[in-house]
Amino acid sequence: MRDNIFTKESDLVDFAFDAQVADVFDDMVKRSVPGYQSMIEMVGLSVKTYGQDNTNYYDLGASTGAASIALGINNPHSNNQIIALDNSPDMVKKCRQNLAGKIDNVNVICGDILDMRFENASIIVLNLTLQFITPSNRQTLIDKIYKGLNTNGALIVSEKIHFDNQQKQEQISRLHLDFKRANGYSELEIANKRQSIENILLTDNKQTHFKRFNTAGFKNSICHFQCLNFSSFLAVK
Ligand code: GEK
Repeated sequence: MRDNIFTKESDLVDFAFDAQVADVFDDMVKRSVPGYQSMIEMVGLSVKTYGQDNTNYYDLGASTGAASIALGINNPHSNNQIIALDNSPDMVKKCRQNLAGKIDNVNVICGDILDMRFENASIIVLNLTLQFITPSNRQTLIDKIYKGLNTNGALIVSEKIHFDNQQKQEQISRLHLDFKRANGYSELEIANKRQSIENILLTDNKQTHFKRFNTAGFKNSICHFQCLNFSSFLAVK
């Protein structure tokens, strides 16, 4: 279904992952996030290298389940359980509908990432989700993820990022605006969405991500993908 949520000049409220968003999410994310499809493909590639037999794979902030599907259909290992977690009941409903008949070793859970216990994990995915976690809770979450990962297991994080250098930030933001225009969003939709989401999507710069991985104990983290102001990181334990 096409995303028309921000087409009207109306009372703007903070963005929420409700039924209206869940219905159009797949269209919204592809038209708003440059490189989204590649991020998902990277998750599929990573499961081949970093997945391990008899372990759990976690998809945190699963939304409609794209990363879980990538984990499930590309998994060459045996006896794995995928745990897809989201705290939006509407997303969880959509996710269950999407995964039905496609992946059988998946458990879709409605709950908060911050309350989750991670155990016996070889892959943990935070695809565009950490940016919605309160910044002061982010290090604690990454620390917990590190502890729940097995040796040689991987954390995959994709995020919208910002640059501290004003010129670079303006340059990349302009290109992102052009990306959204090219995907059919009007000036009004872009402005409304920005206003609605600016209090809940809080970006970090790349250095903050690397520092956080390092503090948690990850000795080997790289940026394995970037498209405009969106980056994916791979941190291996
Ligand atoms: C994808 N990963 O398509 N606990 C659980 N879920 C949360 C929390 C939380 N504390 N905070 C936010 N969410 C997906 C895309 S979308 C990204 C992820 C975006 C959930 C929220 O309900 C939403 O479904 C998801 O994180 C973020 O690969 O909308 O830009």
